[in-house]
Amino acid sequence: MNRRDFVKVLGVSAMAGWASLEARAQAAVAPLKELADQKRLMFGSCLALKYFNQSPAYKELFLSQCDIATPELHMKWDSLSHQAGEYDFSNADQFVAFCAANRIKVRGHTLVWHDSLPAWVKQKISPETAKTMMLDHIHAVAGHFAGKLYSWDVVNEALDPGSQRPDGLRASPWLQDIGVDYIEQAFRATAAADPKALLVWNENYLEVSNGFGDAKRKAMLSQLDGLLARGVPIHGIGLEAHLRSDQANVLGDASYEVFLGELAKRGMKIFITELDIQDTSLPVDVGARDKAIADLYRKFLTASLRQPAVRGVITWGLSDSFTWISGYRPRKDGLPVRPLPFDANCQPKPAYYAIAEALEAAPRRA
Ligand code: 9MR
Repeated sequence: MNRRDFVKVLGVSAMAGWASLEARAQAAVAPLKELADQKRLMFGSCLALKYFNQSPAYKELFLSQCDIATPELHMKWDSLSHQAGEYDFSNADQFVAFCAANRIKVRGHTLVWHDSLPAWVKQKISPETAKTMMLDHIHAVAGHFAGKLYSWDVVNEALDPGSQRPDGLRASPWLQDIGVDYIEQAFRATAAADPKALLVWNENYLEVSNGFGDAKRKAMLSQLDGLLARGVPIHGIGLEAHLRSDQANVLGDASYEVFLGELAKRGMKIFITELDIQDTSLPVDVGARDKAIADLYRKFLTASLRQPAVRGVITWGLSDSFTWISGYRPRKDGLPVRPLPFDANCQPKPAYYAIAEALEAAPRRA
């Protein structure tokens, strides 16, 4: 029904009602990047280019919502190199060109990680080779994109209390074959290869206020103090925020905000880098599920955005049709998962409105 028909049916007094409906319709499509921009924040998502081929609507949604993007796959070592000494940058270059053409900032992801290594790296890595391999990789990849990226996730998921080390570092091949200073070397090498990029340590589970999360926070701050004391160029911390609805009581609480304050005190810019919320343990009923997910988005983001050092929110996908969770953390009942702000038809869900509200409530950055 258009505006004239609406007025004809309900009379002139319906005009006011129509106006509020219109306002709501407009609110429904308010791009998250614009709400973020009003607070000098960024909003974006990860992306794999193949999603655009599968869904033109997804491309439109992406362009309307995002002003920052992370390649979900294209810049990982196993996507870039299938043989020693050889790189194929074609997909990553296409990603960067698409973002540049649409004024979307790119978060380079990721240079030094224990995961997504090509088979040849796993075969060749040893105490004799590891340092050269890591530095050559940084030189080749960060050098290739120099000047074109907003930031680099230089090290990814380097902490793991499960490794049972007093320093909290993950017993990754890089740590075991190079030693604890691989992190410092990685940051210094990236700064040399791409002096313009903001250099970030991207980490998981720092946002969870339980024993595991507390151990990670302690290790993070202590690593950061060491790096900063040695003059290592590190500018930001990425909090992945792959959240779980059954942990709602230990997310976005006061101790989390204290931790964000500690990062801010150390001069760090903070980014929420891979936000999504697993609905694996929630009831079948879609309305109840969507509400619980939305409530947690609101709670977590409201707490996060109160801290002015938080500069951007990046979700790990936009619509429920393209999410790692359907493969890695499926529901036991086999129902499609609903972890993201838009549904499989790219329509806004309660989670979208919760994110919008949190952005609207956020203080404007200086
Ligand atoms: O979503 C990504 C999935 O498609 C890949 O198979 C996987 C391995 O490369 O990585 C996923 O993204 C991860 C991100 O790069 C780092 N933090 C955890 C993310 C979810 O596993």
